[in-house]
Amino acid sequence: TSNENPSKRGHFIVIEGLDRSGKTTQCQMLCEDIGGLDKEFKYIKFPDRITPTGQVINAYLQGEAEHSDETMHLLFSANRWEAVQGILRDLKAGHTIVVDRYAFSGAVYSAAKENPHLSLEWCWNPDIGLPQPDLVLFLDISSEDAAKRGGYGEERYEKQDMQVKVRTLFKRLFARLPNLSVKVIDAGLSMEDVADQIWQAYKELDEAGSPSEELQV
Ligand code: T5A
Ligand code: NA
Repeated sequence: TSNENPSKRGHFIVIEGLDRSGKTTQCQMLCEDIGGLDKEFKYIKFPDRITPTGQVINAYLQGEAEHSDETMHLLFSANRWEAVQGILRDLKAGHTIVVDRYAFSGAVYSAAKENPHLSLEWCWNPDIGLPQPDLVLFLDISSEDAAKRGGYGEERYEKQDMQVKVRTLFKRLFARLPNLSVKVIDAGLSMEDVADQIWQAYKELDEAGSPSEELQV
């Protein structure tokens, strides 16, 4: 399908949240709805487990390889930096990008570890300069409710005490980023009710429009 106004860049939307908060489910529902409006969209997910850095990350998350916390942190960040040119090109071409986790997960999951080097500040630093999203949808759910959902507990960070720390750190990080547009979504509801909240936020963004100039970094 062709874009009505090719000079207008696409929206850059990030969906964040705890493990099992429903991010991938909601990214897919949002993409379907955007496609239903005959608009071009792209779905991307971090970590991108396909690239060389992503393969190391995947092995680590699955418990098949060990690396230092600092090494892993910088690999997660590199995994985003290697996608930047593609993101900017697609936005410029008018495609809306829906991102499943981004730098916010990057900072908080590392900072939640019991490692004195990994302050929230230190963890945020390598991601400074990445394209800034127009909208961050934070899928908020208690770690107890998230734990009740399918598949929980299979990967490295899927433990309740870690998830409690991650949730607190997400809120602390967002409070430190006043220029960022963050919408908190109640992710404990049914899939359809969560999708409705997200669609409302999307429509508000689409009506307001994303700036046509370069993204803030
Ligand atoms: N990480 C990530 C870092 O440490 N640093 C980084 O820089 C980045 C980017 C893997 C891990 O990596 C860490 C964070 C993670 O611990 P991932 O690949 O995104 O990150 O993790 P996944 O395992 O793919 O995804 P999640 O576990 O986070 O799940 P989602 O995407 O939040 O949830 P989803 O949609 O897959 O749904 C989970 C289950 O719940 C059901 C679904 O059907 C599914 O069974 N569900 C619902 N059930 C009831 N009501 C609803 N509203 C529901 N929505 C979904
Ligand atoms: Na997911």
